[in-house]
Amino acid sequence: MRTDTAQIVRLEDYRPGDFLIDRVELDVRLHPTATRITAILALRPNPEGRADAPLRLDGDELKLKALAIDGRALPAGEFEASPQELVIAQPPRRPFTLTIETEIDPTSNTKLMGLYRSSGNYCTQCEAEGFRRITYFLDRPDVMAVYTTRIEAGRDEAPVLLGNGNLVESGDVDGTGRHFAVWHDPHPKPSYLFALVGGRLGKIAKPFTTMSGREVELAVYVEPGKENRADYALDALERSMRWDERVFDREYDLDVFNIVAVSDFNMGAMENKGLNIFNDKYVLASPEMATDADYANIEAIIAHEYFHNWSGNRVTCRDWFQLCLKEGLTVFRDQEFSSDERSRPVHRIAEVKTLRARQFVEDAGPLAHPVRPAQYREINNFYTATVYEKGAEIVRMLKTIIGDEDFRRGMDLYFERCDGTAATVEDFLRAFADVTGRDLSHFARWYVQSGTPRVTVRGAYDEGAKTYRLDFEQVTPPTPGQPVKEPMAIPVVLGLVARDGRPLQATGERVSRHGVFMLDKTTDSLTFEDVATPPVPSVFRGFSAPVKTSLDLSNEELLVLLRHDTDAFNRWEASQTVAMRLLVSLSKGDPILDEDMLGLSSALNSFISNDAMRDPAFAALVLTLPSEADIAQEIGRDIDPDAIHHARIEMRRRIGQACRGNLQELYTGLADTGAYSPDAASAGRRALRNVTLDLLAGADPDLGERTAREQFESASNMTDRLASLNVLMTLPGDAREHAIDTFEERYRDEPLVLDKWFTLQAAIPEDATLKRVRRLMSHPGFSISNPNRVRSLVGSFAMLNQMQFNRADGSGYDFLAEIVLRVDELNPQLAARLLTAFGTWRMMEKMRRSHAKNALLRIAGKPNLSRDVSDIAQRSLE
Ligand code: 0A1
Ligand code: ZN
Repeated sequence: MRTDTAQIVRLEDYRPGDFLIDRVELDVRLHPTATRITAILALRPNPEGRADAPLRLDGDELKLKALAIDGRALPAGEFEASPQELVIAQPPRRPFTLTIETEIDPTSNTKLMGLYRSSGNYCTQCEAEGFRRITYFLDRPDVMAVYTTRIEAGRDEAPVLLGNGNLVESGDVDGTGRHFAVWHDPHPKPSYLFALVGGRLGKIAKPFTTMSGREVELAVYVEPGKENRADYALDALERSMRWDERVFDREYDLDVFNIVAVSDFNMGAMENKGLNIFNDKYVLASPEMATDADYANIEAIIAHEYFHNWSGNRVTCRDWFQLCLKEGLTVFRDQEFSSDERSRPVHRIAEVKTLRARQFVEDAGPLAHPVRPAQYREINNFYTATVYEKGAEIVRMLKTIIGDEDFRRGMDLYFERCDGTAATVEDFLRAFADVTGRDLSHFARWYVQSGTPRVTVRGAYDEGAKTYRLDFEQVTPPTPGQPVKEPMAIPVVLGLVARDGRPLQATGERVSRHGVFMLDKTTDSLTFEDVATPPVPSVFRGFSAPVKTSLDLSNEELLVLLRHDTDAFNRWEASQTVAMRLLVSLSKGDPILDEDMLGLSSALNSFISNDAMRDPAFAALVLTLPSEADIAQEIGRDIDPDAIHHARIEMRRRIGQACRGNLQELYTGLADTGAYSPDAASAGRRALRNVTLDLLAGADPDLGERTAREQFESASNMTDRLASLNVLMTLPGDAREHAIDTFEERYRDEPLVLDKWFTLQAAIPEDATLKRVRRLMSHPGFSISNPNRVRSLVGSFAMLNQMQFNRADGSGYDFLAEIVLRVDELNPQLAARLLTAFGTWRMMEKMRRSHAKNALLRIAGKPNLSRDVSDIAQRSLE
């Protein structure tokens, strides 16, 4: 294992490579333990590189079998080969071909990077630096080549052979039982987009005619027998392709688009050119086995990977520091797609909940980094919520600031200018600066300054002058490596609401025609004229910037917004802010005023009677209390997770009891009415009914248990079944254990459903859970080498079970440390991701902090750690 933990890669050190590769011809002879790869690389010196440089090709655990230049074997003294590098000191200073033969063992590749086997099938994962585990290469994204790949395998072992691009030839290798397929991808691409697949797979397909009338075959490959669970994914692909044509004028550019589902995968999915490889969790779905959330995720991830064809593949990244260029932009695009396909306000709230739960937490902890990091030790550790989600927020702010039309013109210009190139964040911003004539240099700070700005807003009404003034102040707290912060360019979309609910005019010189006020100094204020009555301000509508806000509004004023704001996001936000204030007080043991509690519950009661059925999905969000993790973030220091847990239980009880009648009516009124459909409206009704069930269980555990049991037994789909089970998890006793057993019996042969069963139990908020999790690790359905299993059980325990992971005796931390070290020997990427659960350790109270620190020190001190884990451990301790 690598131990070169000190090596740091810096953006400022970027320089073009000394050589380029124009064409790659690969011949891959698949074999379970000894796959042979012959690579013929058409190389030439890079005019922008150094003239006398050696040729240094990257490798990773490679075995060199043969090497030739222009067809002639290279004598031993003229090169140096190790598993991680191939160096030719005096390569030709003209175009030449390099032929490299390597041998690799896909069966023992447990890192799931490069070429590996999953359930017996061969597949690859090359982003970020996996191609170097297949052959020696200039494995950096600014080296773009045209690939032709011949794949050969036993016909029985791998009847299906897939590569990037279009199929150009296939046939038998006479008399050997082997066959081959040749794939050619005419679009130059970096090595991280290379892929191949070989195996026994079932297929579903449909034709697609592009906007210019070209015929494309769309196909999804899955484990044989599971074809009927791939329909939704195929449908989502078709919808994504239409949407990108309609909204961004982007057309697909090959004859086939293939998706392959595999069961061992480190991430969600991968956008390899023409051959996307997916974690099967994000392809397979049936009403019996997938929840509404699963369907929504499948739709979003299928779209995400498809959209990368333009934002990532046609225009790729110059270097890995530019990762957000493709990821932030593509997340933005998939969010827009889901908003158009579903409900925009509901989706926006979901996006913000994820951003706060993952990115704000990251930004507030030891792993905080800019959207475009300036340095890294291990790039795999930068596929983060900051790069992805905050990266998407930057694109969204840009659109908010310049308006829809200029945004679209900027995107067109970006795609046109940068097509076929490896671009930078500067190239992206330049397109928008050029179409608008704006100076975006201050805005660009969002890419380089880490940390979440906090904006404090104070309002003052002048009765005599009929003016209303808003004072703004922004502060960004220090983050690792950035002790001093500059003010950001923050778009504030705002409006004013009269106390009786009427929207008030909120225009003025400083508010743009898109309704945006730019806060770009540390402090600023804004005055509205002719404001007839004292208003309630509604700021950051639609969550117009990724900031934290302090508002000097009373609960009563916030509840005016909940009732009347025209901005759905801020209606939801108002409900959450009031609930959060009460939850924080309860958690800290402070008394809460009866009138405050009553204010919230009567507002919710009237919300339920008047509004809930108008938009059930939105109502479900309003009626969901902030999570324990949200409350911890809000408190920010000396966290006692037990106190937070009990505070939330108490609030749930009080709201449940106060709204009981209405909730019961809702629950009955929303009863399941027949055939399952995953559409947003039906999912919204289920979501509301299930939130209702949870609150009722909080109010009256006996009623909750009875109702949840009935729902569990009669549910016609996984959403309702799982929701009832989740409620039962909060109610210790025989009914709960019985339901756990029934579920297991029913789904023991369905790994993706068993994952839900692992998660459910890992999240039980009681002392015995850690023991239960340990016991489940020996369950026949569990496997320490499968990322989905490990994340479902161990990951869920650490990320979802605030109270038990952060146990006062430190045993939750010790457990995670032990598993991280075990997993690290097999799959460093997976281990490093698990380890990020320690990202909140400094916020804990003293005892827990010291236990967590000891566990981290133990990890960091272990010899032979992977670079992935040692990087996270070190940064967590800094
Ligand atoms: N580009 C992919 C994410 C991805 C990154 C690394 C991987 O292997 C370790 C796999 C996938 C995406 O954004 O979907
Ligand atoms: Zn992506």
